[in-house]
Amino acid sequence: MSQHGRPSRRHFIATSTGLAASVAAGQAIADTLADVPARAVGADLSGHSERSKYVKIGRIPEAGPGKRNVDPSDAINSKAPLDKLVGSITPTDLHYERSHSGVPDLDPAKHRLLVHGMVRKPLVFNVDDLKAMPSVSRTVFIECTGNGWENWHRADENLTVQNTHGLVSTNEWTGVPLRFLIDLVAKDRDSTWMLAEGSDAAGVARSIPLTDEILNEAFVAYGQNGEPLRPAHGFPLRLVMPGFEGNLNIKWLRRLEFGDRPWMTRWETARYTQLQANGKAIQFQLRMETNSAITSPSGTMTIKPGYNRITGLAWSGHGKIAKVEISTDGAKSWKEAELNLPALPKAQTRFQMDWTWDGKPTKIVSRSTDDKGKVQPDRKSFIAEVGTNALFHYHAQQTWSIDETGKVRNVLD
Ligand SMILES: Nc1nc2c(c(=O)[nH]1)N[C@H]1C(S)=C(S)[C@@H](COP(=O)(O)O)O[C@H]1N2
Ligand SMILES: [Mo]
Repeated sequence: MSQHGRPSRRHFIATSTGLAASVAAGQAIADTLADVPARAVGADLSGHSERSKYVKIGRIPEAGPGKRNVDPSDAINSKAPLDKLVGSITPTDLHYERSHSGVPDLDPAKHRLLVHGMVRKPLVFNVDDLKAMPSVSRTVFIECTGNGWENWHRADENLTVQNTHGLVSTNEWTGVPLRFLIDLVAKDRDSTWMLAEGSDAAGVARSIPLTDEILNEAFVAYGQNGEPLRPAHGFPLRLVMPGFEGNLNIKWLRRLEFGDRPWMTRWETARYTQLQANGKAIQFQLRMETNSAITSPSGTMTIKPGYNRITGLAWSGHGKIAKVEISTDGAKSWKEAELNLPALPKAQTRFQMDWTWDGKPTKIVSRSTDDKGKVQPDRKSFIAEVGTNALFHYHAQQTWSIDETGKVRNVLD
C-alpha cells in the first residue's frame, strides 16, 4: 500500500496477472505528480459546450453505395463515425442521417399532426398538445435498411467501418405512445394498418401493420437525447418504431391514417422491396436483423503485434443482444466477448475482448446472438439464402483482414 492507504501502482502491477498486467505493461511505473499535467487556468464558461479542438470526429455524406466525396447537395445519407465512438450512445450531431429530399424548415408553432381514417374522432394536434401528454423515453437504435450495402457484391479494401456500417445509431427518444393517440381518436377495431406520412418534399409515407408489438412500442417523438429533435432527425415530430426499418421512422411527421390494408405507396413498391435470388421481391420486410461489427481494429487502421483490445457494436431488431462471439482466426474458432451492460432491447450494445496478436496475417470477425436466439449469419450462408440481387437488410458477419504489417482491411470473408 502507498502512504495514502491506496494500493500503489507498483503494488498492483507486481501482484496482478493476466489481462491487467498486460494492459499496464509498457506504461511508466510512477507515483508522483510529475507524471500528470500541471493545473491550468480555464477558458470562460459558455452557453454551449463544443467538442475539444483535439477531437476530429464527423459524419461522412455519401450519394449511395460507393459514391463518396460528393457535393453535399448530391448526398442522400451521412454516416456515423462508428470507429471513433465509445460506449453505445451516438452523440446527437453524429447520429447518421438519411433524408430523401433535404431537411424541411418547420416552425413548431405552425406544425400539426393529423390523425384520421378508420377512427371515430379524427383529431389534429399541435406540438404542445403532444408534449402535454404522458410520455415514454426509449434508448433504441435506428438503422437504415441500406446499412451494409457496400459489401453485397465486393469488398472495397479501403473502406472504414463508418463506410460499411455507419447507417445505424442509438439515441434516447422521448414522445407519446402510439396507443395513447389511438385511444384519443377511438380507432376502429377493424383497422389493422396505419399510414405515417412526413411533410418533406419527398413525402415519405409508409404503411405499418398494427401488430401487438408495434402497438406496444411505437411512439411519436418530440425529444432526442434530452432536447427537442434536431431538424435533420425530424423536428418537430417523428415516428419511432423500435427494431424496425429506419425508413418507417417517419420524420417531420404530419399525418397518421388508419385503414384495413396497406396503401402501397411508392416507398413500399418501387423502393424498400427486396429482390431475391429467384427474381421474386419481398415486400414489407420490416424488421432489422441481428447484426454486429468490430469497430476497432477496423478498416484502414494499423495495429501492432502484442496486446490489442477488440471492441465493437452489436444490435438486433428482435430484442436484446445476448451474446457476441469473436474469432481472431478467420471464423475457425470463437471466443465469447464481454458485453458493456445493460444490454437494452433494440439498442446497440458495446462488446470487447482482449487479444494478443502474434504478428501473423489473420482475419477477425464478430457474430452476435440476440435473446430470441437469432444468430448473425456468416456471409456465405447469408448470400446462399438471399442472393445478391437485393440492396437492403445486409447483416452478414463483417470480416477484417490483418496483414503482416498490421494493416486492417475490409474483406468479404
Ligand atoms: N419524412 C421522412 N422520413 C424519413 C426519411 C425521409 O427522407 N423523409 N428517411 C427515412 C430513412 S430511409 C431512414 S433510414 C431514417 C433515417 O433517420 P435519421 O436521419 O434520423 O437517421 O428516417 C426515415 N424517415
Ligand atoms: Mo433508410
